Amino acid sequence: MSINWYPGHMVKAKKEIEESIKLVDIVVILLDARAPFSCRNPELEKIARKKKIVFILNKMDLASPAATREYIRRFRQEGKTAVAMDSLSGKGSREVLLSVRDAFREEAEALLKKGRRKRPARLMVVGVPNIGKSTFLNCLVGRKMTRTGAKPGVTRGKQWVRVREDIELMDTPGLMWPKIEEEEQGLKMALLNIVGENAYDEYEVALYLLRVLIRQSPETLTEKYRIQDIEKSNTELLEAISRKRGHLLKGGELDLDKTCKMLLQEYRKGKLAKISLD
Ligand SMILES: Nc1nc2c(ncn2[C@@H]2O[C@H](COP(=O)(O)OP(=O)(O)OP(=O)(O)O)[C@@H](O)[C@H]2O)c(=O)[nH]1
Ligand SMILES: [Mg+2]
Repeated sequence: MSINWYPGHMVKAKKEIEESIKLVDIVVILLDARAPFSCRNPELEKIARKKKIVFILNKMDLASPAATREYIRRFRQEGKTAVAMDSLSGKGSREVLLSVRDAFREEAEALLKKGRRKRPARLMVVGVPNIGKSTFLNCLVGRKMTRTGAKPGVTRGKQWVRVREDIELMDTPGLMWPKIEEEEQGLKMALLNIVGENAYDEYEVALYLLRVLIRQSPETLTEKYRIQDIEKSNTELLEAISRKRGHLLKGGELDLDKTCKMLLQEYRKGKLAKISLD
């Protein structure tokens, strides 16, 4: 599947991020806990290489806990700081704050040595569309300060906010462009609702999800969708689910579009099993 995804505003976003990064001590890169490696962008990490980077595996509530632990281990093996977080409930926020303080410690000590006054750590949050940047900021700040939305690309504008005595953050959109290099990564980005819905074909993404379910959670197919025979092909499975759900068009034909939409929605909302993709 070819994903048609590099809108002009992403080029502008990259320039903006380059400018903003100069102003901060720490770059907090939000990734989706279900596919953190596919969300990573080497270009962004290069731009941020002179700063401390803290990776957040957000939406951990939707991810497989075992996979999240394994991903965190892999980041740490690389010598990176990575913390899992659920920005809706705030789970993980304590560890995030500790990691931020930790990342700033050296710099803070260097400032003191130079006889300069202590100042808050300055940080900026960056992430691909719809990854939860606004929700994460609201969660850290402890009140609502930016618009959040279920569609990619909601936030515009820029401001600084004091999070705690010792942390200040920039509320730029910090919109990172996903760097999609291979087909499966594109399918993951589409399934995670990171690329806008005009950029992909829901049918292909739903078939991909079915492949993942067969491999990782066949019981979702047998129990939730009541499919007896999962030895079928993906397209037959899709039709079987459609029939079970009674998704019919006026003439009695199967409404596969509706079934695809339902499958994607249910995965995104965490109504299927907690399934990670990387
Ligand atoms: N389950 C779950 N949902 C989350 C979490 N964080 C954010 N969301 C949801 O993800 C969707 C996108 O969140 P936003 O905070 O608007 O994401 P954003 O990165 O600011 O999006 P843009 O500004 O549009 O790029 C919303 O429906 C949030 O409720 C999380 O940790 N867990
Ligand atoms: Mg936002």
